[in-house]
Amino acid sequence: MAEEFMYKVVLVGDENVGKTSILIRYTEKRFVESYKPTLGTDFAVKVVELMGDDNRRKSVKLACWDLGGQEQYRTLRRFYLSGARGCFIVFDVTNPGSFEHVVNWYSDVMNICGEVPCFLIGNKTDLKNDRRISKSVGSELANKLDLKFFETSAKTGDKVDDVFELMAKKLYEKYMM
Ligand code: G3D
Ligand code: MG
Repeated sequence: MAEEFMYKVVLVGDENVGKTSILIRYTEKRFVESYKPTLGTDFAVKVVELMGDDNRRKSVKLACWDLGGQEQYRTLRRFYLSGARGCFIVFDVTNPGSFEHVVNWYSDVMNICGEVPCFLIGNKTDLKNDRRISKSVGSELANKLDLKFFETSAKTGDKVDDVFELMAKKLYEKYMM
């Protein structure tokens, strides 16, 4: 029998950066071209299988929360972030405003969640011609904030599985070891 652990993980970032698309890509292995944000919080549970140092299988359940189009409401944000054990701060590599706001999302996360494992994600890397934030600029900010940095495309699926798998591993190491 594998041991099971469940953690709340949140995706934060400006509206339209691709949070819902990343979650759908990871949990359903598809990209929905015409996804329209729903009201309230979208939610998906995904199980990641890990091999522990003791050579026993660990099932880490990620309960992923995504603010469905409600990014702008501060009070809702607090509720949504509270109790999160891990966090993805997402920006859109074609949208400099979403990158500038990363620091605001970061301070919300630190204030409400404390020092939880947190990754910075630059999404929409498939839009090569529209890219405005280079990988090195993204990586520099991640270093400054002491976050691990990834670039993803919810559209092609590039690196999407990796970020969730690494998060599961980090959560297991932080909270269970
Ligand atoms: P949000 O949940 O952060 O608000 P969404 O963002 O997941 O709703 O995505 C916003 C828009 O960006 C959607 O387009 C979606 O299809 C698109 N998108 C998300 N991720 C990617 C990506 O990796 N590449 C590309 N090319 N587009 C992406 P619409 O047209 O529905 O507004
Ligand atoms: Mg959304």
